Amino acid sequence: MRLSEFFLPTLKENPKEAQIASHLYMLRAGMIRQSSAGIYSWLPLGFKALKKIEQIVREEQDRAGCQELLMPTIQPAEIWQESGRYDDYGKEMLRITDRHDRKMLFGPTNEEIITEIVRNTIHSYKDLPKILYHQQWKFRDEVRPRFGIMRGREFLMKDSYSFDLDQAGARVSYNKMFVAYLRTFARMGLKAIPMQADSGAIGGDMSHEFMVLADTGESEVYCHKGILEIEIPADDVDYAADLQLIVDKWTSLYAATDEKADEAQHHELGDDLVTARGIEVGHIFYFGDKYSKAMGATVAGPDGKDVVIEMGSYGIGVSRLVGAVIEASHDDDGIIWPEAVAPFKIGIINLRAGDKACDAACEDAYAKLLESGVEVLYDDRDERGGAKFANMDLIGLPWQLLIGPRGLKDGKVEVKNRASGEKEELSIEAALSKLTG
Ligand code: 5CA
Repeated sequence: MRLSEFFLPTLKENPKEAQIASHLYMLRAGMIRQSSAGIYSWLPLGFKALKKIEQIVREEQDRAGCQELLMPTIQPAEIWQESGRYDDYGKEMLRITDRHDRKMLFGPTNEEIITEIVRNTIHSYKDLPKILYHQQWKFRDEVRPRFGIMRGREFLMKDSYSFDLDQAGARVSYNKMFVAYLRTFARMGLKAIPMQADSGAIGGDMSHEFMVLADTGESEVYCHKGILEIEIPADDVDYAADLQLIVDKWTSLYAATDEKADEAQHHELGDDLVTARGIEVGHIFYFGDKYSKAMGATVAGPDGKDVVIEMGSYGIGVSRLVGAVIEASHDDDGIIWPEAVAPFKIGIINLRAGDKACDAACEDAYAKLLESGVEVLYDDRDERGGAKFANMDLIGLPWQLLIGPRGLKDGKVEVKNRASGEKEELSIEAALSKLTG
């Protein structure tokens, strides 16, 4: 993509409404624009990052054996009346009436719809277990939407739902999601700690929140410092094997959100206790038959008798993760994208647009990088070098390729690593092979 053509409405000034780095930089780097309170449009740079995150989430869900589908945003009230949550959900639910006076709502979550699908399609224990998921926009009329897309009213969530014949099976599904979540967040360069959590409006008696530690997090969290050092399961983790040992390793050390904090534990841990703030990027729940019983989701068991299906649900804040990654990785100049979620891997800066040799070298490098399949943004604009550097640092692509007349005289270009700030002078060939390697 040529920057002269790219829709990247960056801002020079700090917008007043931004209180935290991710909100500030997402606005300044032209990633999002607010439409109304807590509701945002995703502009091309932001949308690219969002898609990268969505894809990592998808790959790790699929690896764990989940199947993707897509459920609607607008749901009928009836199924929520069946589960008993229609009234309970209160003002957070956006209620709509259609032209036939039917009560509808914009889904804040999907337990009811998926339970309805399963009760109408799965009738035998032989068709269990199943874990189904989608990535779909949700609406919650939050009292205080804030921090940009971090606490939005409309937000993208990955939500999975597990269906098992019995509690032991449901535990296996829960463990799969637990491990998949550890891997998902680690791939985005995040350290997300699973913590005992309250199950709130979703319900159930086993629940973990995955918290990214950051000063700007909304929740107060506590954990044993040892948990920060536990290794993430590798990509060849066997989801068919017993994952209990991995889950036990993580859950045997104390880690809790504010609602589950245990003062006695804090006292006992002493210097081993970490007190921090956290951003909730995922939340998993086991709730047994809460929805399946109320909505009549049963299967014929091995002995022919009806069995109520055991369920769990598992959410990831996909749009919130874009903010969480920025909170975890930025400096005073802007965003520092981890490569896995960067909207482009490389930014080329032409330091003297209009200069024949410079233009030719940039065009050549741009073409070669594209050819090798790398995502590259080429700043071909006729602007001062200083402005281009600042812009490239702000949008935070992991690598910068700086091409200017002075270096070119000796056949040299510069490669800058955004995270470390290190610059290396190399021949064009060496630079290209480093960047495509
Ligand atoms: N049905 C369950 C799991 S599928 C559920 O809705 N869980 S949740 O309420 O915990 O939401 C899942 C994740 O969505 C949260 O962990 C959080 O990362 C994200 N999320 C929740 N509310 C918001 C919001 N207002 N803005 C952005 N992300 C949110």
